[in-house]
Amino acid sequence: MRIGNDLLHASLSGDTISTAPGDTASARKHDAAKEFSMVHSRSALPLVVLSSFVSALWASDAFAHAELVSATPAAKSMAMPAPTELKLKFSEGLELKFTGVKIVGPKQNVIETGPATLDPNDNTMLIVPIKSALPDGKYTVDWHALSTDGHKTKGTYWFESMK
Ligand SMILES: [Cu+2]
Repeated sequence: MRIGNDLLHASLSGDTISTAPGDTASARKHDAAKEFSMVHSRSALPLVVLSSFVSALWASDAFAHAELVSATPAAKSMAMPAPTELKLKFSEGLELKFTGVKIVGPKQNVIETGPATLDPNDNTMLIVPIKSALPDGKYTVDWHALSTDGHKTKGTYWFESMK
């Protein structure tokens, strides 16, 4: 409070002196203006608080993106018999057009899949048919998703398969 009053006083005296001609007066007016801007910079504090509040909102929004909840076959599991389709359950509704998987087989070969679909009763469930019988081995699933709220996510997991 006291500092504010002193600065206000400096600013007022600066204005008063500025009516007089000469370099000294203009220099003093400049000093007063500088001090006055320091008072203004104190009002930047609420802005900092506001911006951290906004980033907190952004962070909570991140949890609303389509993250993989579960899969069939499950991540890090052994599927037996070999799966004929993959099911990926996400936390959010999906835009099918921009959602899909790439399955890489034990010999680093890309596994051929049919067109992916969404479960007709659940737009968070992606279903990917596998076109041919999977040889035994470890498979990596690289998935990418676009949620209905317009955010992109991607991830990877693996499972093992045995006939
Ligand atoms: Cu989102």
